[in-house]
Amino acid sequence: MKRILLLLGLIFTFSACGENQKSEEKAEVEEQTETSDQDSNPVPDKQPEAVSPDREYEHEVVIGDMSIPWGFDFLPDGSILVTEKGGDIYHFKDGEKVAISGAPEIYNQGQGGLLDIALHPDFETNNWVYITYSSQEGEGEGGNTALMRAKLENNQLTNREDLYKGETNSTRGQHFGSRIVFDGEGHLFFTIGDRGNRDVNPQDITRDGGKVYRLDLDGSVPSDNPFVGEENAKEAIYSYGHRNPQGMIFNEETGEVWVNEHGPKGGDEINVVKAGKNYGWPVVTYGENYDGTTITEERTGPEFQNPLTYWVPSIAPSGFEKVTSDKYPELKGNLLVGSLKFQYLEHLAMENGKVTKREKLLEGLGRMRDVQQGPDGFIYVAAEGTGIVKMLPLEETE
Ligand SMILES: [Ca+2]
Repeated sequence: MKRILLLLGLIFTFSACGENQKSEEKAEVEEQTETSDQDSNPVPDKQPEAVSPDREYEHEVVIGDMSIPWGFDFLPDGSILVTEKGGDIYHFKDGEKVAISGAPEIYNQGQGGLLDIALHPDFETNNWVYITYSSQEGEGEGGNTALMRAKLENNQLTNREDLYKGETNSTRGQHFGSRIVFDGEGHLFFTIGDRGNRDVNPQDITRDGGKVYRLDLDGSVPSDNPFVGEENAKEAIYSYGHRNPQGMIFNEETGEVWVNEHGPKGGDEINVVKAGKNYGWPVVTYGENYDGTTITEERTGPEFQNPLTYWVPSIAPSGFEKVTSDKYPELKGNLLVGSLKFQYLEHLAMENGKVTKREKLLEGLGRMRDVQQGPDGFIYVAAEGTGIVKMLPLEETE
């Protein structure tokens, strides 16, 4: 609608000009308008089928004996920090798994628990570690997603700072989010899912839930966040209309934050996160209710940002990585997404914004929770019931 109004307005403005000039300028305006908004936000194509790769990747279990390894990150020395959803944090170094003290108290309910963990970009000089988890702090029964940071020293978390807490609490066990990424420009992004309250939370910027958030690294709200100054807005919100993003990357090539998120039955999505944009849930979706009934017939609308791609059927995506290392030439530049539902690591090749290939890697290791490229360039995945697994390049297993 905005486009049409803009076009009409411009035609009206030009109507004072001579007839020939008017039609010329009208054509020019139409051309410009057509290459604007919707072209940078095309309706995605249906994906190709996921197939098994020509050659299976071998793997090596790096950290075993884990239940639900939810998130992990690498220390400067290449050792690994990993969360167990049940509430523990471990540091794995030189073959030894050591428990970290000072983990936050969690609201262990449904999909909630101890969630993501990420080192400050300057961890080497400041020792800050960021953690998301479900917390009972604040008003109301139940819990909601919280973000904290603390200093990691001698296997202890100290100097704890609580940076954000989603409101209000809910006893529902669904959709806490969450992932943490940094944009290299002094901001941190994290996510909170709709908390199973889809008709209330995702479309309302005065409420938490169903959002991607952007903060400065000390937890303050950046003054250029899109809803700063709007009445009653949660000013940490960067984008809204999300369902449950559990995978997030900072795409260095494009300078953008990308998320993957769980849809309902069918309709998982990858979204390019843009300031102030609405990603549609639950007004538009490619999915339906789990019992097969319709949520909405609408898949897209001018006020909504379309996903880059969507999955039908759902794979239940968790974890997200873009391969930038040279260890796996056949994967370089492509995306990796964990599948909880089908228990494999999905490889997506893309060209010109379209998915050209989908492959099922590392099948059968368990529900894939997280995927990270290590500082050594190798791909590591967190698989439930297995632990942290290193994917071996094909050339090393010939
Ligand atoms: Ca959407």
